[in-house]
Amino acid sequence: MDAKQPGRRRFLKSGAALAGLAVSGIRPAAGQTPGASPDVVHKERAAYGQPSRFEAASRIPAGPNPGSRTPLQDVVGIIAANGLHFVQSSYSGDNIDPRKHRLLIHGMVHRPLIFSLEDLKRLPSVSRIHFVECTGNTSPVTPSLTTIRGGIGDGTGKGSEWIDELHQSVQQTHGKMGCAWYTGVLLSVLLREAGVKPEAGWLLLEGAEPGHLSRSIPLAKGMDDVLVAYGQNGEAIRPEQGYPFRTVVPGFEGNINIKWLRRVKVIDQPHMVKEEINNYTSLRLDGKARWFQLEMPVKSVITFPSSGQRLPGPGFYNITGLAWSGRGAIRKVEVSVDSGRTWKDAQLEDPVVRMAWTRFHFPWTWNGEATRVLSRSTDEQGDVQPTLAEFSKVWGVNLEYWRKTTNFVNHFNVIQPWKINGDGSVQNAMLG
Ligand SMILES: Nc1nc2c(c(=O)[nH]1)N[C@H]1C(S)=C(S)[C@@H](COP(=O)(O)O)O[C@H]1N2
Ligand SMILES: [Mo]
Repeated sequence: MDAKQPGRRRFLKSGAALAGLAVSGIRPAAGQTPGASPDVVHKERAAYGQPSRFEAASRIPAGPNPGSRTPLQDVVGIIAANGLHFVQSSYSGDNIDPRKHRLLIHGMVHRPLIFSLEDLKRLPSVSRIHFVECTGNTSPVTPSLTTIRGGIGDGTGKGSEWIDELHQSVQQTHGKMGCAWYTGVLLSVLLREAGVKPEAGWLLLEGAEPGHLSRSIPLAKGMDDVLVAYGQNGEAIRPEQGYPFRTVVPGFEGNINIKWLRRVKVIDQPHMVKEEINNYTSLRLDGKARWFQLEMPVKSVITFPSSGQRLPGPGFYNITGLAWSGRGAIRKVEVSVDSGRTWKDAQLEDPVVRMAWTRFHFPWTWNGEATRVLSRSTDEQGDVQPTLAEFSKVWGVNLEYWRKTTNFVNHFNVIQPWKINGDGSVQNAMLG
């Protein structure tokens, strides 16, 4: 290829090579029997469709708990399809029969109430786009370094395998999050119906599965934008994602988005369940711990080019990625293509929604030299995504700490550098 050709034309020429990038395997999807007549194919596929057998996007197992990670490198736009949206469950509540399932609203209310799925569907509904991110997403310690080969979420940890840090893909580092268009009833509607007493200040949300995952949230949040959602991306919420309904608590830690919701208790103080005094606190080396870090911090990641992908050669590329904040809308994303020396604004793609993924784009002509690409987001509060050095300072640790620690650090929102090697291969450069 002529290196002096305008970037755009060279890009179009190398389009075929680019298109081949993401296709790592071709699966035999149901209803796509090679050579079958169009009629047969149509019938087979009529009940519930499948992606083309030429597409290989799929979730990967997440770690020791039942769960899986979103293939962020394959997601287009700002919605994770239901079949690709990550799943994280400490306990599993699959197989709940909606005819038997109920939601109880009680505690400091004038009228305790019970709702079935049918009852909820009779009420005025809203549809909102929101991300859900696990607090441990991107944390550079054991759980995010391992992946389980074979069998999504068998929960045994069998087959766990260390993926060396350089080769972790964006799905492994950032895939414990998704963004979906949820439909349901505002929790405020149910609370008003029950009549909250003036001394109330918090809510306890509780799941129906055997482990009953629970979290407390401020009443003000519950009266603001929390959803009791029964729909996700145009269909019923999937069993593993909370069927028949779950809370969506915009911007808050993933675990607060209680699935298989069965109880909302109106209380005056946080309930201090184990999830909030143990599991989801962050312990510093000086022995102090952070509790009730409810909102997920501002963060972004480049999904193309990202670790495991390969640039076929010098020329034009559309750098793209996702930015989000638990504290509102994304105001700005900057991209650096020279290892963090200089930064330029990326274009934000509409719609830019509060507490949702924002897609960004950055046109780039690669000269073929080794470099690092990074993205840095700023939200409507003015919060800026930190470097690893800045983040380490807050935690009172040095950079070496991250190579050795087995401490799980929540809310790890550090700027993600991807290293582009001279041969076009891309690697994770979070730790250098
Ligand atoms: N009832 C219940 N709700 C739950 C969980 C759970 O184990 N039980 N896991 C939580 C965690 S840790 C996360 S990150 C999110 C993940 O939501 P998703 O499975 O729809 O991606 O659900 C949360 N809600
Ligand atoms: Mo989570």
